[in-house]
Amino acid sequence: RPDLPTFKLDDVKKHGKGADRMWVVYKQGVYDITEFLQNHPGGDKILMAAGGSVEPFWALYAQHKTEEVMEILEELRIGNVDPDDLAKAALKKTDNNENNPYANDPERHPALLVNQETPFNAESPPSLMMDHYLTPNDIFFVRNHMPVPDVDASKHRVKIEGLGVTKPLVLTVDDIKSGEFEEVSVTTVIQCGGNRRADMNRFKKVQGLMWEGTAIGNAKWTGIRLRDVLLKAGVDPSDTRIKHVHFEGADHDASGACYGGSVPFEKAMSPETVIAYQMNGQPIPRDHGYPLRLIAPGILGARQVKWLVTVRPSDVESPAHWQQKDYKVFPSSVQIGDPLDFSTVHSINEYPVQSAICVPAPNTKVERSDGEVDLAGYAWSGGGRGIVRVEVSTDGGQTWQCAELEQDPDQDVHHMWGWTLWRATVPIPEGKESFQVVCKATDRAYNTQPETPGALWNVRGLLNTAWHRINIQVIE
Ligand code: MTE
Ligand code: MO
Repeated sequence: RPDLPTFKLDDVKKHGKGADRMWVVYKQGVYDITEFLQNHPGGDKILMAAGGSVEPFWALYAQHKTEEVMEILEELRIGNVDPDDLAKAALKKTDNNENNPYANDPERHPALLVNQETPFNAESPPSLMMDHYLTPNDIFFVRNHMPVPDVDASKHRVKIEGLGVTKPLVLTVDDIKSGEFEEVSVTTVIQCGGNRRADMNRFKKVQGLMWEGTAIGNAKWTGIRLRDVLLKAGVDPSDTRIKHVHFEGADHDASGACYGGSVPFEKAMSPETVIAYQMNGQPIPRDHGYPLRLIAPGILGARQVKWLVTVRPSDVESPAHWQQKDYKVFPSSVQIGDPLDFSTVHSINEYPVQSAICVPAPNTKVERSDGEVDLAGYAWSGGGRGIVRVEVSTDGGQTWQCAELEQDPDQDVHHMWGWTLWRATVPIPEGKESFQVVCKATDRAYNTQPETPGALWNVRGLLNTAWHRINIQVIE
């Protein structure tokens, strides 16, 4: 559209969320979406793109949806992006600094809520997450402890060695995909042990990255069973000396120590535990373990070792820092500043039952005349314990209402690795300027969540599974 004015990307940036006029970029075009947002109440998704490109957001939705919007958008076009600016932006992406170990980290989706840039740690945008049963790769939370390793898949190897291994193996990615091992898929949650730490911190101060409620995601992982690989390496499934299987990743700190963790031998031999090469039908993105990752469904996120290079059966747990000196829940008597004797504390394995409200966002304003509010969130429990109920309350837990549940139809309550998305509509309570919504879930073992973080408080702020609460403001 040569008839329209030209804008710099910096000009567009000034028209972000909250500005008088809000602009977005699509390919060469600049669009003013201010009126569009007023007339499309569901337009909050496009609002996230204000001040920048809409393309990463549309990539999360089916093509036909975005085509419809495209037609509307073309009428809102106010100009073109300066072509020099577009070229410069493309160049910047490949600008490497040799002294920065993070210079080679991948590009990330702009909607990720960044907790820490280096190492990169970010959680999913809650409302976008609720739009998909399988969390799109681009907005799946990222929990890295070190720079993302630069792995050449053609040179990548996984070693299988250790206790009870009579035929040590060195497998290439091609060996793993060759068909010698059966290809399988498993839909499972990965949840960081620090998910919802910020909530526990608001109750009483704790130490660690302040994750809100979306250091969790649900994806379909495709690969081969770890069991099949261990059997080929000569491991005897009834070898009682083997208690754990260790894993190491290709990422390492400045001293060369690589990331590692372990799972119980029984979990390693269980059919749902896989060495994955695909995430939601795509090669695993670099942030999530390209080219190979361990997936041990139902177990703490920290054990899902990315950039997998070593598999090692053993009589003891992994000696890695993240198994021994982290991801352990201290008794509540241990306070900030106290010496932490990790050797006396049990490591986390299966995750307890969890749920959270993702929609609406905390402190959303609703109109009294609407009469009710739509809620959405997730629930999940470790160990394959399926969710059998999610309940919500608007009176602090005096009375509860059951939510509607969405689950993977291919999974049963005894082997439920994927999450439950839930939805409920609650009436706006009379005569209050604001009210609190609470949710809690129950798993098939009838485990449920405690009322407050007081029952769970621990110095590292791990495994906060207390009732999730949000406040909603009412406009008369
Ligand atoms: N694997 C390696 N090699 N390096 C890591 O830093 N982080 C772990 C785990 N696997 C980590 C890793 C932690 S603590 C979590 S919660 C999950 O990966 C996060 O997986 P994601 O980044 O794909 O969401
Ligand atoms: Mo984690």
